[in-house]
Amino acid sequence: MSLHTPDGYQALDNHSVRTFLAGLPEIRSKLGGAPERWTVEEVGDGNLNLVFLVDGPDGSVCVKQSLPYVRAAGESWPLPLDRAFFEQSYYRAIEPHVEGLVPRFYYYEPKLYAFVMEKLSPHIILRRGLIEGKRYPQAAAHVGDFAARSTFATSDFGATIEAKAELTARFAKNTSLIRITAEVVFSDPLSPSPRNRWTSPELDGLAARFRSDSVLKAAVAHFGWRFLTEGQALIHGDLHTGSVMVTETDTRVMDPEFSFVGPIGFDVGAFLANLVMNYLAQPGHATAADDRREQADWVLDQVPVFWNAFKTRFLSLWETSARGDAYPATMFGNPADATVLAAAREVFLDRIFADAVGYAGVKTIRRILGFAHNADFERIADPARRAPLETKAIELARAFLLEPASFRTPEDIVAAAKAI
Ligand code: ADP
Ligand code: SR1
Ligand code: MG
Repeated sequence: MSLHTPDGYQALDNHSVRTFLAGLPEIRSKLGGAPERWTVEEVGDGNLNLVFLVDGPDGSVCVKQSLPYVRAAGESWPLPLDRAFFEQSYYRAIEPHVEGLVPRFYYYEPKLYAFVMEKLSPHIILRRGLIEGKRYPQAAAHVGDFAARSTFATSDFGATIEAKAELTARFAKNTSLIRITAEVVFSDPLSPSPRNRWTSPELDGLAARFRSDSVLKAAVAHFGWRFLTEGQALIHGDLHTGSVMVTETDTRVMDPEFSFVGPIGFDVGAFLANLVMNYLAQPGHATAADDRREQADWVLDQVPVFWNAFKTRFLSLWETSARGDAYPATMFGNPADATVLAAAREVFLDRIFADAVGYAGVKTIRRILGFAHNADFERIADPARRAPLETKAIELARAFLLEPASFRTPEDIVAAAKAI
């Protein structure tokens, strides 16, 4: 099958990516030397796109390009190309607010649905590092800081009605990827979708039980509705540990193609869920030399680190940078207002936490019963070893959704994950 694409589009390869970059004077001089001497490697290991790393004698860049289909599924699952437009739009929109926490953005070519950004090196994907038993002391706090800065600045606390409306209108058109999330995250995993898969036959009974759990399905559908309707801020939309590249000291959030104006708790919950899944998967990566217990405890300790960084930054921005039209500063000028305003802010953050717990439940279920699974579990080759760990994760996810009153603080999540 050959998919129709607009005039001027062609999927890049190791040769044509050189020609493309050689035609961009600033990028060409950044790389230096002759284009035919540049080294090019296609490293895309994600579900959707092409990613090229290009090195010249003087520098390096990364090129990311949309394909007209879902890479992980092939041409049988066509997908419009415009996700590259939204990914670069997100970087441009939030760059001033999250300095140093995203790759530097260089150039977007609309005809190719491709953009050029900083090549992150020697960074690796956070999820991969955690699976390998590595620790990144700054990462969780940096991602918490990122989530707070990016959402505060684009919410009605940090942005005017007019500025937020621009973002809402622009990113509302990211319908292909909003639809993918609505389907592969919220609806497919608890429906009889042919796109689903799970560790079989070990989890066959569990999958059937979850699909016939009406109360659970209603809870997931409730969060699915809120995902579509609560335009609180510009969110990343896919903020798991595979969307973060790290060194011991540096953290960059990447892959924001699913961005749109949605619920803040969706980003927060995605990162929480992926920390908890990595914690629960650690015994599956144990070896004779390393039982991974200390690593697992360290990963779980990042749950409060992440949340506290998010909350602290969000509250401090609310104190210092409230330029939006929600809770306008002019309304709260009396000294007596301060205590009430501080309490209202705490209530708001408690709500975001509660939302995050619900979304974390949804995001965990989809990684075990849905289309796109996590390397944290997938890299455990032996299904007899993997299935019990996946079962723990999905039972905890069910509790996140059906027993929200048990999860008021990050320490509640830590305790429940240890107890399961
Ligand atoms: P997809 O959108 O298809 O999921 P990703 O954005 O996750 O693709 O990128 C796929 C892989 O490419 C990442 O896992 C990472 O290894 C590599 N990569 C992506 N962006 C960069 C970058 N700026 N610098 C270095 N490597 C990158
Ligand atoms: C069909 S794409 C499935 C998943 O890949 C991306 O990384 C997102 O998580 C999406 O839900
Ligand atoms: Mg992606």
